[in-house]
Amino acid sequence: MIEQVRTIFLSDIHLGTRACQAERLLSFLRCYHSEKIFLVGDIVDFWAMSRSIHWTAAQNTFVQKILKRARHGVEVLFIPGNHDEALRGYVGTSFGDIKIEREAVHTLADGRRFLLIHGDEYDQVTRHHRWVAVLGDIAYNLLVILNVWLSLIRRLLRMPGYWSLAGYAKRQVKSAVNFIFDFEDSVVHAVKQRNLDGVVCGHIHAAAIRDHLGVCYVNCGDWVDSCTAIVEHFDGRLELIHWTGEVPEGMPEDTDQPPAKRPQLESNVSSPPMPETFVPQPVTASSSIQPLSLA
Ligand SMILES: [Mn+2]
Repeated sequence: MIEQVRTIFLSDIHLGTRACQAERLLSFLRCYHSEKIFLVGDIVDFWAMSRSIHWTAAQNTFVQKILKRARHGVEVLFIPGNHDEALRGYVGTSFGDIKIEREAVHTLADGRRFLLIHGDEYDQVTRHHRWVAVLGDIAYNLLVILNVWLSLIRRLLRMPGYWSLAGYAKRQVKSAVNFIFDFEDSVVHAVKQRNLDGVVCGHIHAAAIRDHLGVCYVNCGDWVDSCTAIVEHFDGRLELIHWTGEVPEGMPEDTDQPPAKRPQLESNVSSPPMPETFVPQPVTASSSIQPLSLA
């Protein structure tokens, strides 16, 4: 089933890393079509790629899919983050049909005006102590590698769903929580000063839609451990999608078509939001012990 929305907001995909959940992202994009796609930073991880490159077929397919949608009239805007800051040199230009900007203001269907930024400029750690961020990045990558083994074991034990050790560790750390509040606070203050109604950002890998000091604070989360996206419906309503859909067996790699068995929805008929209750395709016994495509 395809759900039509006005806008899809994505951030922190970290293409080029082992942790990137490209297959899950593709299964999300097969179910959500939009008029606009806003990529709010850290889409490609050049920091990690300078150490080692992990580029899968699914990651290629993601890039092709975005280019294809842009070619077919979807408005695609790319706001580079700190991990893809190399692309900030191209602000104001476009790659094919994809525009690159440092930041932007998006007017929702209901008239509210939202700032689009990645957000690292409001993170005191990456701004003033880059080495701390890089060190944290390396430690985080170790957690992620450990997690690949852990999810393989979960799969062998037929435990459903995806569970992230790195995500779990981060949720447990109190200082991480304080960090999120500090970040949110400084972003919201900046938005207030500019008399805008809200902000859509990324960077801290913690998805959210909430009101803070009269500003609507929206964070896309990430496609490294939480697999989250923000969508704007045709009435301007914003929704946080926690994508829990498994990657079905034998899903075609490079097509926008949904699997044949599912009914197609053509227009923007308001169908019930499905991702939370998305039922994975039945998986056969043999496929559940396939090695991870990440490995
Ligand atoms: Mn970032």
